[in-house]
Amino acid sequence: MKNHILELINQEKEREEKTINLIASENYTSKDILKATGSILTNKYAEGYPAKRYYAGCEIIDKIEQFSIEQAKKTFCAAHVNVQPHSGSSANIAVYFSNLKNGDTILGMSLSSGGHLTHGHKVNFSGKIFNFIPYNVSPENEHLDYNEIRILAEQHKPKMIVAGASAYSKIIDFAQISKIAKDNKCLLFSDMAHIAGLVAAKLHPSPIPVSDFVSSTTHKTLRGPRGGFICCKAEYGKNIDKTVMPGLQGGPLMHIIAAKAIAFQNAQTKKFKDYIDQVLKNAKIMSKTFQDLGYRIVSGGTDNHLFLIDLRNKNISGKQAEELLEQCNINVNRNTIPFDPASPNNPSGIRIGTPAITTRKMTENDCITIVHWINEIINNKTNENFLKKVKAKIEEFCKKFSIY
Ligand code: DSN
Repeated sequence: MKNHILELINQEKEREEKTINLIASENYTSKDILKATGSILTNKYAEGYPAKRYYAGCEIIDKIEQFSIEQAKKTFCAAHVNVQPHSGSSANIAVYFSNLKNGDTILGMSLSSGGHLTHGHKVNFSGKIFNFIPYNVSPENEHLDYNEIRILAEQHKPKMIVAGASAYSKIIDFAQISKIAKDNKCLLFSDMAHIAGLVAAKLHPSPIPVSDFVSSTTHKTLRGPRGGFICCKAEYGKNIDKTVMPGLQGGPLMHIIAAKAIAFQNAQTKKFKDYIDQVLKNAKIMSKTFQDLGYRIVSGGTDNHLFLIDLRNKNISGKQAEELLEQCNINVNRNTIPFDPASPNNPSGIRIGTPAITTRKMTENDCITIVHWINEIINNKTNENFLKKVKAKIEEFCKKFSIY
């Protein structure tokens, strides 16, 4: 019998190889990490924590989880780490549930300003369970408006402020938000999922010393397996652990926890720092090239691994651009822009990120080539012949940058 799923995995591998991936939250993990995620560790139940398990046979499992915790602590200089959350969203649920009660007031960045669903959107558990007050970027320069955060904190007396974003291209001043939280006697929770790799490489200010809790995923700029983790001040450690398990989860995914350890270790190397440095250079040159071609970049440019393009002057919606580019083997994702007059399903912008292409060793000149292709595709959106020719060129180009 043919294995249908293995065949589909091969097809997906081929798709990845011949596509330029500019989805800001995606990356390609290493062979070692793939090996760990596909390992026999998936066989083991290990509810509990190292040396406090509810199952027999956890001697080696304990060493793996302890090592993963130690590596995360070292990478991020964190006092306490829990590596068990299955995802960024489950890490965020655990942070909220560990210290807050249903209905408590929290400040979080609105989704349309670049925040995340789990930062209080009304369709998400966060917005349903807690009283979220959204803060926005400034309408003038589309940068975070720290003054607005302070005013909202004074007005609403929240129990917690959530810092962090999934579509914001400027540096986040965690220290300033921490001061607002302290002045208003509330907790600071920073979600560094997007910038974890930048923080590990010390190329973005770290939220860890100034936050009570920090959550993250491991698969974005950190280039690890799909998963989450939480760092917190020592005093909150017990509560976080209890909330993750037994509060929210049962058995940890030990194959993923092992793979996370490899990613944390990799992130401590000079090679990783050089990688992140190139991610930033690539994002800068791409956003500048788009600007030179007449595209409006939200917030005026980028300081990190991503940026948003406002497509309103280009006579194409975010969804149309996403679909058109996909037709030519370029993946981006449609995204709302701040104060977007259009709907989230068909917003006015696209989000572009450079972590994945940088893992494939693409550099500035390649980025310029890609931007020109995107521009030509958008300008020739109804010319099927032209689109076919660009697609063929892109497939050829991708062959120079094998992923595995
Ligand atoms: N949706 C992810 C992103 O693409 O940013 C975050 O969960």
